[in-house]
Amino acid sequence: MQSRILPSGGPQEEKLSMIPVFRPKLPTASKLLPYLERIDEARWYANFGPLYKEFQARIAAHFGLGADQVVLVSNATIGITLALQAIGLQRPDRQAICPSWTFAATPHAIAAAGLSPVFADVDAETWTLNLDLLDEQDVRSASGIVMVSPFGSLVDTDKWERFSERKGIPVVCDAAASFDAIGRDSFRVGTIPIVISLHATKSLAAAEGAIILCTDPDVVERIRQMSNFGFSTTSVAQVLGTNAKMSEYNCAVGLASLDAWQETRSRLAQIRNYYWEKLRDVSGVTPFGGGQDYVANYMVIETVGDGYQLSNHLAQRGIETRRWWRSGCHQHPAFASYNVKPLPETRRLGIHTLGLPFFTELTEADIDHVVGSVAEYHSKEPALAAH
Ligand code: T4K
Repeated sequence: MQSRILPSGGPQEEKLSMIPVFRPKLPTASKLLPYLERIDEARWYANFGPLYKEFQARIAAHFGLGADQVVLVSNATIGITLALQAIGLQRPDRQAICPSWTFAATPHAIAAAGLSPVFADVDAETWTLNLDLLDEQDVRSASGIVMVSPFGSLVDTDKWERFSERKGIPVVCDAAASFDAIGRDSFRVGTIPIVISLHATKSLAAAEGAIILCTDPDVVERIRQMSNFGFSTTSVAQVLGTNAKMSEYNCAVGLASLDAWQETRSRLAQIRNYYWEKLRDVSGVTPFGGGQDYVANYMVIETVGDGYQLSNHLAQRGIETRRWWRSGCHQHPAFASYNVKPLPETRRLGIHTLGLPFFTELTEADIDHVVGSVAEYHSKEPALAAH
C-alpha cells in the first residue's frame, strides 16, 4: 500500500499526529483545470450548463440508464425532500416513516418536505428498516417511507418496490453513501427514487452535490423542475419548488472524480480487504457490510464491548474514531418530540458500534496499529475476550 502523506506544521498539526477517522482527497487542481477552463470558455456557471449535462450523461451511462432517468441536485438532503414531494404524497396524515439509525439529514429532509418523521427500528443484521418489523398502523397512516442504505451497504429495492405497490405507499431510498452498491444484487434502480450524496465524505465526491436515479422520467422531470423554482421551460413556476441546482463548479469536481473512479475504487477495496483480513483474528468484533464486490468510505465495527469506551481507548493510542450515527436520530433534541416507541435495536447499535479510520491514504502500518489497539481493548476485558 502507498504511504499516508500528512502535511506537517500549521494549526492542524496536533490533530494530524493522530490517525484521523476520515481525510477526504478530492481531485487536485491540475485534474480540475481542464473542466474549469471549459467553464471559463462557456461562461456558463449554473442552471443546467454543459458540465451538468455531461456529468448527468456519464452518471446515466455508469448505471445503464437514460439521461432522463438522472437528475443532479445541490446535496442529498434537499434531494430526499424533493424526491418525497415529487412522488405524490396523497394520504392525509403528514407523516413519513424512517429509521432512527441514520444521519440527521434523513429526518431533516422529511421535516423539510412538510412531514413528521416516524422513527422505526432497524434489522439487527442489515441495520436498515425491516419490512416485517414495520408497525401496520404506521404504514396505514404514513404518507411515505424513507428507507436508508446504511454506510454504503446493499438494500433490496426490488422488495421495497413490491411493498410500495402492494401498500400504495411511496418510498424514497436514502442511499447517501452507496454509489458503488447500486446495481448489485437486488439493489436496482427502479421506480423508487434513489438519492446518492456527492459530499466530500463520500466515495464519489463533488464536494457538495447529489445524484437522484429513478426509472420514471416523469418523477425525474418533476424533481428537476422543483430544483429550479418549479420552472418547466419558461420562468413560470408550474409547481412549488426551490433552488437546489448543482453548479457547474461542483459538476467539474464530480467529473474529475468520475475520471479517477476505478483507481479510487480499487484503493478503497484494498484498504477494506486488509482491514477485514486483520479484524478476522480479533474476537468480539464484527465489521459491518459483507459485500466483496462493492466499496464504500466507511469501516464501522460492531463490538461486544462499549463503542464509547473503545473510542476513548483508541484516542489514547492516537486513533480518531467516530460514532457516526451516535444513539440514533430520535435521541437528538431536534427530533425528540417525534419518537414514541422504544427502538431496542437502534439503542443496541448506538452502544456497540464505532467508525474506525478509513480513507484512501491509510497505510498497512496504520491499519495494523488500529486493529492491534482494538484487539488490545478486547483482550483487557476478560468478559469481552471470552467472546
Ligand atoms: N443521508 C445519510 C445516511 C447521510 O450519511 C448523509 C450525509 C445524507 C443523507 C446527506 O447528504 P448531503 O446532504 O450531505 O449530501 C458528514 C457529511 O457532511 C455528510 O454528508 C455525511 N452524510 C455524514 C455522514 O458526514 P459530519 O458533520 O459528520 O461531517 P464532518 O465535518 O464532521 O466531517 C467528517 C470527517 O471528515 C471529520 O473528521 C472531518 C473530515 N473532513 C471533512 C470535510 C468535509 C475533512 O478532513 N475535510 C473535509 O473537507 O457530516
